[in-house]
Amino acid sequence: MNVKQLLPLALLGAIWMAGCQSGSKQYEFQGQVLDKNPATQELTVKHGDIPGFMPAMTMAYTVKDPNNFQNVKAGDVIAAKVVAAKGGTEYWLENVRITDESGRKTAKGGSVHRLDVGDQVPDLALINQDGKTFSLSDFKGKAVLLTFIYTRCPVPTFCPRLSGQFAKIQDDLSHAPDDFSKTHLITISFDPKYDTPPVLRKYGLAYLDNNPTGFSHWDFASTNASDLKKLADAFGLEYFEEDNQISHTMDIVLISPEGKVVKYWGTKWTTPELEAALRQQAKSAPAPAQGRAQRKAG
Ligand SMILES: [Cu+2]
Repeated sequence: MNVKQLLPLALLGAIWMAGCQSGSKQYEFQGQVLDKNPATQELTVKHGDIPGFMPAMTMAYTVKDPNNFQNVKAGDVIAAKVVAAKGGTEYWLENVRITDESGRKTAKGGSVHRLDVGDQVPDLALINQDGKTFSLSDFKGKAVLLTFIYTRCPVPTFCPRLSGQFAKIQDDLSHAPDDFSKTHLITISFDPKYDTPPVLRKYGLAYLDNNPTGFSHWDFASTNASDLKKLADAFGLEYFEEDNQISHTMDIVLISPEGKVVKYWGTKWTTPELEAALRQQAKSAPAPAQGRAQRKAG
């Protein structure tokens, strides 16, 4: 996975100073869109050398004009202008033109229609680490923190970080029985061909101190390719197979006890922040969902 590499700003600054210009500078830009993120209006583009600005690489660029952004889809080959301002510390794409859209059909990412906050989550069948089928509606009455990974992910700051930090949340909650009973964690693999239930079980156990009872509060799941695509679209996850790796975005979703989207996080989050938000949602749960006891408050 090699999306979103960032050229050190200092280097951009140095290039800028060498130009010894004031105001903004423009460069011709060509590349293929690997990913599209409507939330940030960013395209992840695998681009060639941009003489005077940066070498060939894959990275994310904001598109200035929303209409311009909307027309582009993952897989498209585009031409555009990169505008660099403030000494190269700010840069964006303008005048994006699609020069070849034949790659759209095979692109995995694609334009996504992510659910809005407050929308009901889809009720698709998932299969967990024990081979059991379940769906998100099974957790009505509980606050759910859900994320996506693939077990072979080699990038420590992505999937291994997500699973490691979910493990921390799982551990913290296990010391707070009330919150524990009103919450659930779900990790979904977007690599179902490789991440079969036994693979997910082994992966999950590594984050549960080898204690399978942890699975009662944290499911490691996957689903068939078409439902996975629906699920990814619903939650705004983008993934793209490339050189036997999967480039992907980071996506964490908080779901309310009523089964509605509460909040999304991309790459910017802290574990205490996730945990606090999950616990806050758990407080709105009427009673532990287990058994659906009708308990009156007061
Ligand atoms: Cu990953």
